[in-house]
Amino acid sequence: ATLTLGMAHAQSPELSDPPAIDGAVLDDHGSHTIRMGIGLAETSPQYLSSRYFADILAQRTDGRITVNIFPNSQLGDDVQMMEMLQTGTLDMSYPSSSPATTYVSELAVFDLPFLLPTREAAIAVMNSDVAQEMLDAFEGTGIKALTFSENGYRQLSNSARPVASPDDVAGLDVRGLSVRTMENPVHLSIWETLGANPTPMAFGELFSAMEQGVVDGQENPWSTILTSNFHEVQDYGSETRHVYTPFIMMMSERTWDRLAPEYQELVQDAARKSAEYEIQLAAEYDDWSRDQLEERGMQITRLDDDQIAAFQEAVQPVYDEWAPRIGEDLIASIQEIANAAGNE
Ligand code: TK8
Repeated sequence: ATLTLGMAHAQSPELSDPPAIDGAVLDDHGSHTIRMGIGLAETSPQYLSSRYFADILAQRTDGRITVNIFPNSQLGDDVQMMEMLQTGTLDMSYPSSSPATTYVSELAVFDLPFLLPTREAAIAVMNSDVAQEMLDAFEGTGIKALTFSENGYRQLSNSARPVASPDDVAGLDVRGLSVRTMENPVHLSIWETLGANPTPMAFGELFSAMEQGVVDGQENPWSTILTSNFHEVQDYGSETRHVYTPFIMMMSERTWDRLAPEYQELVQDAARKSAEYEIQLAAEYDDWSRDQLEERGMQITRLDDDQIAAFQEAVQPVYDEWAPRIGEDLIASIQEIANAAGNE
């Protein structure tokens, strides 16, 4: 069924309905109102799957657990909201893994360019024991990391010129593109290596920065570019798929510790179920969003294998710099999982 979405997007792709919520109503372990801040719009897979998470909790506790979701970065950006989880001023959030490398440095493996060749490989990695160890490594930071899900393959957009090669990023007779990046050192390294002028910036400030020409461009999955209306201030898109970024659904440890064990089990199960649904929605949104952006006037440059290979070669120094710092063994184990998935 096509979910009815806000007027900003009268249309949406044919989105799958969430799975039916099964399971008995749990015993009464007190009532809880959970405030959850997320970065993206009400039309995003991130929001729609968070609603499903809330519905599971409400139904399985007969309304005793209520989740109030605040979208569009209205409570702050990823970095600020993670800090609010630590102090307990916010109960849940759903940042990208990239700004969370300050808490768990191993997460930077996901920022290595062209690491995960297919969505199947990315899903296998996010479901792996190695990934679970990264979630567990948040213990003691004040954040309970519940599950990974899909932010997705990142694509470059800009307002200056079509980009089909690293030379187009660097500009031969013109200056390199100024590109906003997430607050993450590997992403800075990627765009410096490509000859751009990268600027780390909170997601919530990005639209106005592009509108005012503070930056030429940014990089995010097609569905984020569409649901955040970036096509209104970006004329060119390039299907670089240079990084696959996960989201991490998080709860404040203070909130988690207030829940009875049976409610904690339910929250963990609901998080996993909503993540599965989010990945399904993200997949259904991906190519459709690109085509929608094209229909709405964005000039999309699709890259062939040789053009992608040129980008992979151009960013090889990022591996040389970061592989030793992230851990060659960790990277090798992730690549092994990814390759095994790709051959299924
Ligand atoms: C939204 C962010 C966003 C991320 C970014 O909270 O900052 O560009 O890709 O989706 O997590």
